[in-house]
Amino acid sequence: MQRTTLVQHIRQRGFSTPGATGEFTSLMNEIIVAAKIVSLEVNRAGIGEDILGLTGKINVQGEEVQKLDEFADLTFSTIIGQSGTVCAICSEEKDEPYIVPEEDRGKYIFMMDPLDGSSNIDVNVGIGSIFSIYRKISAGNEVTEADLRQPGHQQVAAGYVIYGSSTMFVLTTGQGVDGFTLDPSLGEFFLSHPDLRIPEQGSTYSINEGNMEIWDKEQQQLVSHLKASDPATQRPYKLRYIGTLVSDFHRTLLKGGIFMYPQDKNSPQGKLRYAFEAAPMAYIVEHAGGRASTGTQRILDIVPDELHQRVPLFVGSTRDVELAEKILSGAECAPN
Ligand code: P6P
Repeated sequence: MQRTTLVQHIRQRGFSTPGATGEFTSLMNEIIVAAKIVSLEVNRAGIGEDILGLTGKINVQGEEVQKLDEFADLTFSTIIGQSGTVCAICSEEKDEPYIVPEEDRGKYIFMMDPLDGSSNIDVNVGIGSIFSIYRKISAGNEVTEADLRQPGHQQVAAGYVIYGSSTMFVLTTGQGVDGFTLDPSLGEFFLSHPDLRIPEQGSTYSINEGNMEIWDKEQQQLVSHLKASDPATQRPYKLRYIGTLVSDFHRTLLKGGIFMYPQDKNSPQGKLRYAFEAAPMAYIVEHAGGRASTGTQRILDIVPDELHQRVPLFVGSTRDVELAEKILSGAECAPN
């Protein structure tokens, strides 16, 4: 049986892109190497050297830095920083962007959440790495603010690696979404989920209901609406919440439904970061036929004010996100 590797898939796509120089393919190959290294470390965490637990540091997000966080950040940054394909690397773990020395620069900008789901690392629950690739848009050699604060619709590619029961690499280069599963015995990602399409409507909602008291009224009404019993509109929905965006998003992408991280009294802009979480997931879901908004605005249209800007995120099946937007706008909905 013909099995396509992720490297072959990217090379095939690369050839089909007019004027392709091979630089993008080279960058993707480096991302794959870094993903395999992090996957190995995540899957053997707790065995042998002391890689679990906290470093005692606090990152720019004010979160405790886990040893695996630091390992993943260093692995991706080092490998991609030396690839000659990027001019800047921005990490959720780092306050400032890393500007690649001029002699090693390439035309792409790499954005990443090197290890998403830190709170789940030590309890063996799914975690992941998220990345976005943009082109440098400013003239000349200098990397400018405009290069680092592009709207999500300007992404060249976006993807994530989910370190779960198996390690999967999900990628879009703007021509559909494909999933690849790591065969650890060969150390290769093989195409396992070609042309992923999210169902137009699902039957699952995913949100941290522990925050209910600090949501605004419309958010409370939305969740109550999804929980109400109405077989004619396939309600109540099931609640699934893992607490790792990559895992909750991956389930939503494959099964349909909606993932929500709204703003609340403690996080008036929402918790998730635009550049490192919301924009890549929005780019992926739209290329799988889904929808992603802040509840009022398309995620991919936002031009971030600053690198670590947070936004509310409603992402998933088109009809579920549209229903959320309708209820959040205050519009009446079908009686429960
Ligand atoms: P809460 C993980 O720390 C993360 O950044 C996302 O991966 C996840 O969706 C969210 O935070 C979980 O947040 O407040 O429910 O623990």
